[in-house]
Amino acid sequence: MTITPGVDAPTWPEEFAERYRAAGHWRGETFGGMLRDRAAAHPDRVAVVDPAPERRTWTYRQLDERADRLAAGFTARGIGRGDRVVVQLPNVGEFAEVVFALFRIGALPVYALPAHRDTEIAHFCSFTDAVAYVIPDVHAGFDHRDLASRIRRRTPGLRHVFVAGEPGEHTALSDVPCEPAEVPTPPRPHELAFLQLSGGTTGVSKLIPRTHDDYLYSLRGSNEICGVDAGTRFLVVLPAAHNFPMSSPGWLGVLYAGGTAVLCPKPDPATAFPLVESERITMTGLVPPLALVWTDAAGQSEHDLSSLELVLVGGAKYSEQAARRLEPALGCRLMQVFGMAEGLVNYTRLDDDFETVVGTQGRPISPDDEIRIVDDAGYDVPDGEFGHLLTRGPYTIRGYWRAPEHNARTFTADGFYRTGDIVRRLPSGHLVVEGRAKDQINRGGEKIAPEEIENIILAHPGVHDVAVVAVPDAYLGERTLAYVILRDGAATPGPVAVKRFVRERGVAAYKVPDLVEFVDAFPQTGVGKVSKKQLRTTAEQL
Ligand code: AMP
Ligand code: DBH
Repeated sequence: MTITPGVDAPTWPEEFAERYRAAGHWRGETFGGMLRDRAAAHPDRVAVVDPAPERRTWTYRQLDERADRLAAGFTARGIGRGDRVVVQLPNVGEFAEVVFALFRIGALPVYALPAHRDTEIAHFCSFTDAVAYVIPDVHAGFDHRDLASRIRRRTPGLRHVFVAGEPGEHTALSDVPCEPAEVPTPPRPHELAFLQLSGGTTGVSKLIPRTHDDYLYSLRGSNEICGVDAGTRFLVVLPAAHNFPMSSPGWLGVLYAGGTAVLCPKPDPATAFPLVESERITMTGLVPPLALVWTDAAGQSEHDLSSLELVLVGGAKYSEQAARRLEPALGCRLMQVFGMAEGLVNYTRLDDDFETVVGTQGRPISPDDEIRIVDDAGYDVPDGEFGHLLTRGPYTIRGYWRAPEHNARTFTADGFYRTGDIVRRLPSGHLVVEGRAKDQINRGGEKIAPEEIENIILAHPGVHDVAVVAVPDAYLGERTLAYVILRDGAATPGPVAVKRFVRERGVAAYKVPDLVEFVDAFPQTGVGKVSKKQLRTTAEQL
C-alpha cells in the first residue's frame, strides 16, 4: 500500500512546501540516498560502533551494503513501499541496519521503545496494520520472542517477526539478507520516512508522520548548531528509537555528517564512562535525571572524560541549579534542548552566555520556525509573559497519522501545532519552559498520558474511579500518583495490588504508578469535572 501524504495525515500546503524548498530547507534528499552518498564519499570511516558484548563496527560502506542486502531480503519476503514495520530494538548495531534497509524500500519503521510491552505493541501493530515486527531476543531480562508470539496470535496481519539474536520460533534477522536486487521504486523525498511516537495525552500514543525532507532538514540544522562534523563521536545513551537521541542531533545527525555513533547499552556512568574514555566520545545527549547522576559520578570517576566537548540535556525541564553544575563536573560544554517528536526543536547556542545556557531552553533551529505564545483565549501575549506555545514550520507536522478528530483539536485551522507547553519568550528569542497545559506527566523525560493509566486501573473490579496526576520529585522532576476511589463492598486492593494490576496488563514499567492513594471523593471544578489541578496541589503536600 502506498502512503500518500495528505491522505493518512495532513501535510504542508503547497505554498509552504514551495517556500521551504526555495529556502533550501528541503533539498530533495532521502535517507537511503544519504547513506549511499556518504558510503561513496568516505567508505572506510566508521559509522556505527556497538561495543557490547563484543565490539562490532560498521564502516559507511558496510552499513550501506548491509542495508542493501537486508532491503533485498525484506523485499523478497513481500515487504514493500508504504508497509509499516514495528521496530523495537535497543541500542544495538542492527537498529541502524534495519531502519536504513526499510528507508531504502520505502517501508516505514514505527519506533517502539524497548520498555513497551503487550498493550503498546499490540496497539502499534494493529493500528498501523504492521506487516512485520523486529525485536531483540532477550533484553534487560525480558524475552521479546514470547511477547512477539503473543502479539502474533492477536494480530493476524502481522506476517513476520525478525529477531536480532536467537530467533526461537521466529526468523533470525541474520537469515534475511539476500543478494541486492533493484528496489522497485525508491521513496521520494516528500514521502513519509517513518512513524515516530508521541508521548501523548490520550489513551493511546499518537503516531507522528515524518518525511525524508523535513527530518533531514532538522538533522542538518541541528548539526550546524551543535557543531557536528566528521570528527564527532556521539554516544547514544538514551534509547536509540527516541526522537532526541535520534535527531537532536542524535545518531542520525552524526551519520548525516559522516561522524561515528557509538551505541551505549545502558545509561549509567558505570557503563557509559568507560566507553567515553575508550571510544574518545565527544558528544552525547541526556535527560535531566541522568545528567544529575553523571554530574555527581564524574567527581569520583577514574575514567578519563576529557574527550567530551558537548553534552545536550533535554526531554524535561532541567533545573537551573543542576545546569550550573554540569560544565565544571564533566569538563565540557552544556547545551539545553527543548524538542518534541512532532517537530520543533530549540537549542541554546554555543555562543550564548552562561546565564542563557543554564536559564533557558533555547531557541528554534530554523528562521522559518514560527512561534506563537498565546493566552487561554488564543491571543498573542507580549514577550516575557507566560502563554501556550504554538508552532508551525518546515519540520513540524501538520497532523498525526490517521487521527482526524485529535488533529482538529491539536492543530489550529492555519496549521499551528498546540504543543501543550507553557512558555515565555525572552527578547533574544530564547524560550523558558514554565509548565504544561496538557494532561501529561513528564517522568524524567519519559512521557505518560494519565488517561492511559486511568483506563487500565478502571478495569480493576475493586475500583470505582481513578485520577492519575504528577507529584514533584527531586530526582525525576515528576512521579506518578494514582488517586483511587474504591468500590463499596468489593474486595479492595491495596497500593501494591493496584501497581501489580497495571504491570500485569502489560505496559512499559515506567507507566506503573509510583504512588497510590485511596480517597473517598475527588475535588471538582465548577462544571463538575474532576479537578486535576486541585489534586496536584493536594499531592504536593503529601
Ligand atoms: P513528545 O511530544 O512526546 O516528543 O514530548 C515533547 C515534550 O517534552 C515537549 O512538548 C515538552 O513538554 C517536553 N520537553 C522536551 N524537552 C524539554 C525541556 N528541555 N524542558 C521542558 N520540557 C521539555
Ligand atoms: O522530549 C522530546 O521529545 C525531545 C527532547 C529533546 C525531542 O523530541 C527532541 C529533543 O528532539
